[in-house]
Amino acid sequence: MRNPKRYTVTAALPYANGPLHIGHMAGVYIPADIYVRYLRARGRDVAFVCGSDEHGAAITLRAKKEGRTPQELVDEYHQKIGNAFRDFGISFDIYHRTSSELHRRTAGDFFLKLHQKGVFEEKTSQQYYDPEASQFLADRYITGTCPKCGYDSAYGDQCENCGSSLSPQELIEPRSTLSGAQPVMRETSHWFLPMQRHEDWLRTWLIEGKLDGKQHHDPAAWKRQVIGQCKSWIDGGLQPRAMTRDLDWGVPVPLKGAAGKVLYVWMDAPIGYISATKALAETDGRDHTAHWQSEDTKLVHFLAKDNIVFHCIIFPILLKAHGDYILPENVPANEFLNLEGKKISTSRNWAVWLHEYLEDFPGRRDELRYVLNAIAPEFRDSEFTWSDFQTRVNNELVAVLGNFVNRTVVLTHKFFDGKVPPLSDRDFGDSSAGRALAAIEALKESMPEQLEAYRFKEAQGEMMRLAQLGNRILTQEEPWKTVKTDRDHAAAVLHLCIQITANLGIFADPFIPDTAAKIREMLNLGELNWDSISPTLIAAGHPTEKPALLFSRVEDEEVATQIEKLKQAAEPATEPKTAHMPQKASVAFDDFMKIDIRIATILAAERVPKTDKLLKIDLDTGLDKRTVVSGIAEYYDPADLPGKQVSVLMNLEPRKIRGIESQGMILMAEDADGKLSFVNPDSAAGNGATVR
Ligand code: B3M
Ligand code: ZN
Repeated sequence: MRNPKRYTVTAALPYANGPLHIGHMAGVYIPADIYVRYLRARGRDVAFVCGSDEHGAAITLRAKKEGRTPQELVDEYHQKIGNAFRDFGISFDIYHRTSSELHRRTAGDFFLKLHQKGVFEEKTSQQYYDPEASQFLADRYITGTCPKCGYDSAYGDQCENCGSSLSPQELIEPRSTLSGAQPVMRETSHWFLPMQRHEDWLRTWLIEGKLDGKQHHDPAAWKRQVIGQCKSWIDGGLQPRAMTRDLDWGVPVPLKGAAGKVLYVWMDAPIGYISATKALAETDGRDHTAHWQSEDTKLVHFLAKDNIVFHCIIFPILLKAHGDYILPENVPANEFLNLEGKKISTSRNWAVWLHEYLEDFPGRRDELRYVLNAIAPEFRDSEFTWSDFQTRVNNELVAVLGNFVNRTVVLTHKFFDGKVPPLSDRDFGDSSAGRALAAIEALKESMPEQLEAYRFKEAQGEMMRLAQLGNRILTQEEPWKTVKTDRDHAAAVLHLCIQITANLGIFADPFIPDTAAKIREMLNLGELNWDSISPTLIAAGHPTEKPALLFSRVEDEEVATQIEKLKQAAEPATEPKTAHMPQKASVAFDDFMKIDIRIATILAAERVPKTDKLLKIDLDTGLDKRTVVSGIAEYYDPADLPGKQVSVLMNLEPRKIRGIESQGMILMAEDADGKLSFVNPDSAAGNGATVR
């Protein structure tokens, strides 16, 4: 493992259009914070930067909906998000923002440099345009059906249901979110990044870890799923991607004749890391150039899986094309965290919001940090449930760590006047007590290996195993009994337990910093760092403070309250969906008569591979046998379908969905929760019967 001179650690810039939830914390910010706190404990020079991502169409869209300016919207959320991070103890060196003047200048200059180097290609292309709103539509302004999973409200750049990144042309039945109109293609000109030209070096860099003929990093140190995702992107063939957009909010394109055009938010946002470092340098005098341009800097990006390609393909292309910049040495991206059996969803309000947790559990932020790290989606999606939260807090933090530290300090006060008793030359052989001091040394060696390999969950587990060992020592040696018969024995046992406790004041710090600070205060230890870790950290005779409880139990009522709150909050978001769908414009009777709806019977149904929602359904329509693809897999088990009667829109133009030609559409009734069910005759009708 090379020893870099300094570190630049970035955490994905949250969009300033909504509050933070536990998914963000588990996926990105807690791992990043653990890593940085550990590096600082080792005395490394770190710049830990983050900020609000304040541009992009998601922001303008939301501002428009709320009838305010984008600036007003991002001002509000920049403040809220920044406060939540601070209150939760995420220890950024700076929390910056992309609507700042410094950022706009930095990003504009970056673009200009690439433009001057001939990195972009200016091209006119066809883009969706809203004829009613008279403007070009950013990808986010277009919704339609996802070609990958059939979800009907996918955005032009991404499907929030299956996570696929999309281009607006791929959407089935696109609609403008501004007017509801069907968008039309119109010509506009943009600066494109010809990503296909970068395939070769990207492949070598990602797969072999080599850059410009030199070993840049160890590819085995990268998560398999990160490399896998990039590889499948590159294997699919990289396409030119527009680095500018027709929008009136963002970093203006700093070229003549580019009025009304701004940088693509995914070009602008990662440069936000650079401008944040610059802003940091203005306050603490560090060399921001060295943090981004010096070979002896280690650059690490923390983010979630939906941001991988932007950080491992697009941003590296930009950095390398610029010429002065280093590339990330690792991108330890995480998968997604689910909540109580469902995907976390901001729009459906299915989330545990960070600011609400902090209000509902004051002074207990370490509990959430601990649990979210324990279940972090490091290699696969994982799940948060309130009852698991309760179990982990009560059985691990309270029963193991809290109980051990508390018993140790209480006994020291009870029998030894609060002073660290001597170890003497007591030999505990191969018992738990006999292994205590070696365990401290071993952890000092093994934990950095885990942490530097981004295995934060495992590292935290090792820390807890030391506390467990401490508990076992107390249980086996029973110093409260032996103190009456063999005082030296009790003294030695408590000495060992206090050494463990004191070292936990350092080991626990990256994960649960408040608790680690409480431990150090209880033992009257000043500032410590990784080098302080030692089996002789604390000397005999050292006075300790009165014991204080580290954690309290999470009660059943608290769990019930949280679950109730989640359900309550989730309802209003889903309820108005169809209930408030206004009646559509009238149609002429003749137009209505053009539609051919028939009753048909399902012959067979099966899932479309690699989709969550799609079923391939074979029908007997009375006229013919045909196949349709339908997005109902969430509501029906294919095994239950054969024999069911349904209504089919027969003369819908056939279209290919996932390579299958869908000949028509099965009509579904959608209830207020979005649940779908078949529309069928209330007494059996023959196949081919018309519906009018
Ligand atoms: N704001 C996307 C997201 O929040 C984006 C990350 C930017 S990192 C440079 O998922
Ligand atoms: Zn999808």
